[in-house]
Amino acid sequence: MTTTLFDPFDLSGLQLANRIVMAPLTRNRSPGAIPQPIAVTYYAQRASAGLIITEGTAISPQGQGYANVPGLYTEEALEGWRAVTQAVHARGGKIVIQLWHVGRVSHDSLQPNDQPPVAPSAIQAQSKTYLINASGQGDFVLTSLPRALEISELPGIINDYRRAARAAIEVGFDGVEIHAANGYLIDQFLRSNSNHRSDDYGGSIENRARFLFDVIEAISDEIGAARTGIRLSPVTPANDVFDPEPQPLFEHVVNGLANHALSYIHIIEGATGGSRDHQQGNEPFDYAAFKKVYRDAGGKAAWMLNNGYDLALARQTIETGQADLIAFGRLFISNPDLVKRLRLSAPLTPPDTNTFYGGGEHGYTDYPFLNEASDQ
Ligand code: 8OZ
Repeated sequence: MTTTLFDPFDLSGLQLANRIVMAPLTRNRSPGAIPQPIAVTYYAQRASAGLIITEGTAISPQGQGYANVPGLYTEEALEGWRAVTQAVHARGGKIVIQLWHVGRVSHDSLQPNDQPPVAPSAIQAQSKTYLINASGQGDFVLTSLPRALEISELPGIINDYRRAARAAIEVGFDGVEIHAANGYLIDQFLRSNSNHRSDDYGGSIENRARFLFDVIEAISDEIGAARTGIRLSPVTPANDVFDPEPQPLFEHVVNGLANHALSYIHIIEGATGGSRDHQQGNEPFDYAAFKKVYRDAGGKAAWMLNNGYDLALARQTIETGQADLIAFGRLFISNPDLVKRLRLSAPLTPPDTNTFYGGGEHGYTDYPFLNEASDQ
């Protein structure tokens, strides 16, 4: 029998009802970095996903890069998240939280004491962040010039990851996803255009990947590798990161990840939210070779793919064994019952991009379920 998208999956002992994952989605509806009751409704509505990965959640005030992104470093935020995990579990769902430090993709006004954001090197990203302006409106503005981290500061950040992972488990999450993608702090260390360091954390591929492995070791030591997943985006240009040789860089990364019994590896193919064929360097990225490096090194984590999947591509990718899990982003924004709709090949509600970032219930918790939609 062929394995399908709708079959259950054993994720390092966590029993998923199907192979359809809700991708992490930034929604900017957490004032004071505290998830609100509407977030409880939003995630609970999507509990039929095999697995929910929360929106990126800041591990520390320094890790914040956008207005109204949640954190997990205050009591209030942790209580907000506890209500989310309870509601999702009450509906039979599973949920992990994405641990996020934005690095340079931030703005002085979002940082403690209006300080510059931190990064591997003092190189400004040609990229925008989201602020709330003086009149209360959302606004996209250029990120600030960061300052380069001292090597002596890295253990403190690694400890913030460790503490955040512990807190996540304490409030009921089934695990964590390390956000190492999309040009944020860990990815800024990996890519050569954002990392010009000359110490042990810059220069060679081994050195640029050192911070990522420090984070993996701290988190898996704290909560167990079986509850730790990671998201990578080998060729994305998101947030102005570039590397001319992504293949050896990311093969080194997955080769090292094989030494940790992680729950899953989550790969964004191509440009995040854009072309699946995007390339950096001279050659197209060879995803099959990359996966083979991981398996040949003994890596057993579930292989999760993401970016622009529709039903046909998702089915084919699971049925041919190219992936164990498929993560859907935008479609989960506008279809809380996406699993049911895909199973029935029912029509999908298109997402309204105007309500992606910021706002309240509209475009967040008011998308219709299938029966409601067909009644209209
Ligand atoms: C869209 C808007 C803001 C942040 C990412 C966390 O790209 C994000 C993000 C996406 O990973």
